Amino acid sequence: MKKVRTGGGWPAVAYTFRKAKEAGGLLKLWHAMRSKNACKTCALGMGGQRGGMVNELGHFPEVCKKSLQAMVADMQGAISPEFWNQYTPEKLQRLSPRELENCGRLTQPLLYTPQLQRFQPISWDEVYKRISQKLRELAADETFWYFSGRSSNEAGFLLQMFARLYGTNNVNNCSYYCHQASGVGLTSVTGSGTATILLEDLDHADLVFVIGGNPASNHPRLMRTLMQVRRRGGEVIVINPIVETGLVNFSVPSDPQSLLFGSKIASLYVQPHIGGDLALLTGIAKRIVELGHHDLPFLESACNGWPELSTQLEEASWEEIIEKSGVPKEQIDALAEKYAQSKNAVFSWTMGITHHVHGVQNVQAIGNLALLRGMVGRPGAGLMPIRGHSNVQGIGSVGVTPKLKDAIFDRLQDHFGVSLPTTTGLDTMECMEDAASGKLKFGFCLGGNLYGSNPDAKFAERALKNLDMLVYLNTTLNTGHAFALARETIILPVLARDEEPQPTTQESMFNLIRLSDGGPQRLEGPRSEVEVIAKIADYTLGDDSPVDWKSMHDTGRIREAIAAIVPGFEKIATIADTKEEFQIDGRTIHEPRFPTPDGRAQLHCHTLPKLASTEDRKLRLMTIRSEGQFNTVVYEEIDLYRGVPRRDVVLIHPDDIKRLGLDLSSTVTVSGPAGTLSGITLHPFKEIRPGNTAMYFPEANVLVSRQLDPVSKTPAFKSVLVTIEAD
Ligand SMILES: Nc1nc2c(c(=O)[nH]1)N[C@H]1C(S)=C(S)[C@@H](COP(=O)(O)OP(=O)(O)OC[C@H]3O[C@@H](n4cnc5c(=O)[nH]c(N)nc54)[C@H](O)[C@@H]3O)O[C@H]1N2
Ligand SMILES: Nc1nc2c(c(=O)[nH]1)N[C@H]1C(S)=C(S)[C@@H](COP(=O)(O)OP(=O)(O)OC[C@H]3O[C@@H](n4cnc5c(=O)[nH]c(N)nc54)[C@H](O)[C@@H]3O)O[C@H]1N2
Ligand SMILES: [Mo]
Repeated sequence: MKKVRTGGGWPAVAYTFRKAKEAGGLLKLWHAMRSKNACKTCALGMGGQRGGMVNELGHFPEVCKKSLQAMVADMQGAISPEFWNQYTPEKLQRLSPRELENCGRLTQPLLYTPQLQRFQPISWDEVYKRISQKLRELAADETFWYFSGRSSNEAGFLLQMFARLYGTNNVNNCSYYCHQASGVGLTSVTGSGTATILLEDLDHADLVFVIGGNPASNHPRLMRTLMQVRRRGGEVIVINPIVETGLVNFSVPSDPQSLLFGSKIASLYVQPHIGGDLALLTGIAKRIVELGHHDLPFLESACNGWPELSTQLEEASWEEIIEKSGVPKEQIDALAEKYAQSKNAVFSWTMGITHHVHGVQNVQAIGNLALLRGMVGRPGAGLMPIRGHSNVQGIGSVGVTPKLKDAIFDRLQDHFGVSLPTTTGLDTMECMEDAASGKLKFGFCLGGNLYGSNPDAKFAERALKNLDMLVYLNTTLNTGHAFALARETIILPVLARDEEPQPTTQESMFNLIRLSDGGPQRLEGPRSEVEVIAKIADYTLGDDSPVDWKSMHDTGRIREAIAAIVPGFEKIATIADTKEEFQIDGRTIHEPRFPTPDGRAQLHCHTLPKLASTEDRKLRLMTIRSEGQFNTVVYEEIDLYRGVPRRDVVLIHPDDIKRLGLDLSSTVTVSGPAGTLSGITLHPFKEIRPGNTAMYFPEANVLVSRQLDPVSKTPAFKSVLVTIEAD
């Protein structure tokens, strides 16, 4: 497969027309894309009341392949009732993630038991009875509640409230496998766990760092912004072990000049080894101080920990920094010089930073670097974790975390006159471990694919199979439904956000609450997430409950409760009438006063981790996304920008092929700490730093161990030591 020389561009435009055909015509897809609903894919803010394909600054058209794919997937026809006679779980296991997604929309509640040996349609009433009966039999702490980030604030709030009134804090979301290290790291630096800036701040930046991410593929709407930074004469610095085509050159489809001629994105591209960022960031900081470009008055007046950090930076040895980052001194100097010249720098990052055992420290080191030059606490500069799922931040804000923030806990108790459990509650991996050991007996998954997203796939399968009951609320089939079946497994079909009968809300990564109008139901059968949750709560907790669950079918009533309970969300009570989307108070940091107890930001000192050793024929493996997938949902087998025609491959540098004495004519077996994958094709890939390799998630999760960052509990999905042998 020939590699493209630019991201975006005509292939993206041509793709739009192909997808339109699948969706039943351009006009139909156009209407769906323009409806007033928050975009379904990433959290970079598009849609809502400004209308589809419009960003938070009103720019139109903002569109990306992923949002088209997600939309067209929701516009599929229904899976026919006969399907379930033909497709036993065994047969479903033989389908690829893409084939599962393409089976169609789920429209009937389904029940699987080992006796039935297949999924069988079952009535909604029967389902509610079965679930509530099981919940009444169990102790509340024998259950867990997992949330993906596509559901609305209303559904997220309602389900976590139900789980807590039922009696457990085993409530968590996909963030634990995603940006948890950012939330924890940022909170330890600024006192707030989210971006410190607004989208418009990026318009004033003259330097943007893109660390450990591939926005050309995963957040394409950021590319226009990066293009504009370059057009203004600013700099874009990319730190990534892979030279990603779209970060070198990108053709922004909505910009004629860029579409025709392409836009240069990175002005400096640095390739550390996987896991080398902490050392590299420390090196840049050391150099900034050596050059005297740090902002001493700011460090002394607005930060804690400067004396300690200054000593640490002074003592850090260049040999150690160079060895542990894999970046030569001249490049570190060049990075520091560019940063020293910048007036407004924004630091953005994604999974290459968080998916490590030192994920939180990585984020703190980014914080150090930004604070060093006073780049946090004023407009035009700051910290920007680029979020994943479209509403992952929102569900976290409204209480989908094991421990509730104190203010939410107190107000929830007062508002409904209830007493809530005070146990610690389990994070996502703890739930998986306790399911495997038999301590947990029941799981409830609001969206997502807990099985597919989990490291150590064999373990994940064992853990979820060990449950007495597992309930999935989904729109389409995924690998979890084929492999991770508990003794009793129930799949409930739900509506996508643009099919909801009532308005719902979502939060963007810039802390903006957006209103989605919903829209006409495309298919008979699926129900609204809030309706399903309120019904299960009503059946389980019944009439004696202090909450009138029947009234909770109404998203307006839920928003009233959110407004009263979640600080900063007051305006959500009337948003359906006022249509006024709003910024959550207290999140954007434009003044050098931080939401910490003493109003100061915190600097952090770190010992630099050793790079995972590649002796004994080992390679460091990162598990990543291709251009053609959204998490565990695969839309296309090809990875367009990297020029990879299939998914069962390992991306490996030609030097490593030679070093390991491998031969392209044979497939290989890749062995990792949790398992092996055979029949894998070697894909020579000179864009990756030798010593490092890449494979596609979720398939590669068979190899990945359950090793976590001890602070944020995020798995080290990007740092897996593997060996590769010819088959
Ligand atoms: N098309 C598409 N868009 C998506 C998604 C999707 O699956 N598909 N998923 C959404 C979600 S939930 C998320 S969280 C985001 C994920 O967005 P990304 O974080 O961009 O996605 P990954 O593929 O995990 O990316 C890893 C990038 O980090 C680099 N990397 C790996 N290890 C290291 C390291 O040690 N250091 C550095 N500096 N870089 C490293 C890789 O080379 C790669 O470019 O995207 C969101 N948007
Ligand atoms: N090895 C490895 N593993 C990883 C990662 C990695 O980079 N490498 N990345 C991690 C990251 S960043 C994340 S975020 C997780 C992803 O973890 P999850 O969020 O759990 O997984 P998704 O694949 O996004 O979930 C897809 C499913 O969501 C359902 N769905 C879609 N829309 C809706 C909706 O509106 N409502 C409901 N109820 N369901 C809906 C569909 O049925 C679809 O099958 O995976 C993590 N796992
Ligand atoms: Mo994510």
